Amino acid sequence: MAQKIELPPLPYDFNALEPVISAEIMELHYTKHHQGYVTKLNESLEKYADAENKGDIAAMIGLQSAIKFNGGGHVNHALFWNNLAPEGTSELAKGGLSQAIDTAFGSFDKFVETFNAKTAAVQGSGWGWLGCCPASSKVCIATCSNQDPLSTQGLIPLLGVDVWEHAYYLQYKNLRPDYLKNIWRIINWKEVEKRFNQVVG
Ligand code: MN3
Repeated sequence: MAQKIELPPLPYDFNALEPVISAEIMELHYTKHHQGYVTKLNESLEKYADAENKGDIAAMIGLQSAIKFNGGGHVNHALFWNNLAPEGTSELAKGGLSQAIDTAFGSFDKFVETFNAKTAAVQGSGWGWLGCCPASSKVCIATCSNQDPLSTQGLIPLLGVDVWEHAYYLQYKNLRPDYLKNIWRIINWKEVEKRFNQVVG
């Protein structure tokens, strides 16, 4: 029997990220979308465990795309909620991460500009990421389609931004670049720095 995955608690109220992200978006995103990935992941893992017990390799292979999609959805959203914090509560301090960003992109502003340009250009649904290469400890920007987690590119996720329409459309309509411009007001830099420090030791 596979262990049940639980929806992790949201670290703030639904309205805590206003005006950048509305309470309505947050409530739907967390209680319907993230919960949906968790529910379907548990169903897929249960079926997978059954198939494994029966030695049914074809059935195991058949479940892999559902596990990747819903498992990625769960992992990505669990990171995303912790990436965010109410406006005015967190800023990037001078230190290892800010230096790594300056080294990779020239400056913080250049980093944001490049991140937003690449993430705005994601076709259809996906994510933009600040990731860290485990071998070099260098930071880089990457994008993923659908719910592919950043680990599929061999990178460790530091900061992810969901650009599925469900993440912004009720408030920003078709203006994904405006959502991306505003999201920098609510980044939980302490959390991003913590993840960076775990990689570089
Ligand atoms: Mn989402």
